[in-house]
Amino acid sequence: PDLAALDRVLCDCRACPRLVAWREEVGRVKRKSFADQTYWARPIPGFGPPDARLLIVGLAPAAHGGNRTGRMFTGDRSGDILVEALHSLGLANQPTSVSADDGLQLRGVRFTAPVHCAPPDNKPTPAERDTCRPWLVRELQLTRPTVRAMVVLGAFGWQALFPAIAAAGTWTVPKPRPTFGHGVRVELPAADDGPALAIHGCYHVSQQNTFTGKLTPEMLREVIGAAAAEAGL
Ligand code: DU
Ligand code: SF4
Repeated sequence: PDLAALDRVLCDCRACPRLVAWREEVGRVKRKSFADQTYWARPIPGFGPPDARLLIVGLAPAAHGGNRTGRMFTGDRSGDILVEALHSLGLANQPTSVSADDGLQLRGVRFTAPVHCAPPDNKPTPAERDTCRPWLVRELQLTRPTVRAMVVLGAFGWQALFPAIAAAGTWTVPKPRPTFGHGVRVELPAADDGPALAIHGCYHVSQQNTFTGKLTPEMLREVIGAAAAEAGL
């Protein structure tokens, strides 16, 4: 099965009872400003071309963002900030990410996350993270031929990523595992006969970080730009 097939099957996953209940509850109650919309209320697959060279790894979909629009980093402030940065670097065809049919195209970049359903308080449990891992493992295996670099947004994604890489058998995970930090870069040698991988840590693009200035647009652009250059974009 290819990546598109994986993305389709993912959308039927109901493996986490708490997250299934939450994604559907949010879709029933809705936010007032979106009351006239039908929420997606299902798992949200990765987004971007199948031959992406750079993966951007988030945390989990937002209740009224991806869970509403059906596309990762779409319809919320996090998506706005991320896609604006990508557009400024020539990695997106437009600076906004509003809805699944807004025409956004990423160039050489794919969004994904270690958890594919919106969690309460943006906090998946360790059990939910582990239950969702096989999806990321398959995605890593299927994108392995072209992926050269990753930008990991936040410590949750960082910690979830290394066990997935180890399970995928694509790159060798250092021991002890590297600690997350903004601007941290680690290089993983290939575990197969393909090329190595550069992983860049970046503070998450959530409002918590962007409103407070902990993560500025310049900081985000700098990390993504460095990773994209390494990926040959
Ligand atoms: O392609 P695969 O990751 O080996 O998944 C095969 C099969 O497992 C697919 O039909 C979905 C299901 N599955 C699941 O229910 N939950 C997961 O976290 C990963 C896979
Ligand atoms: Fe399935 Fe992942 Fe959603 Fe859990 S979080 S229900 S494993 S897609």
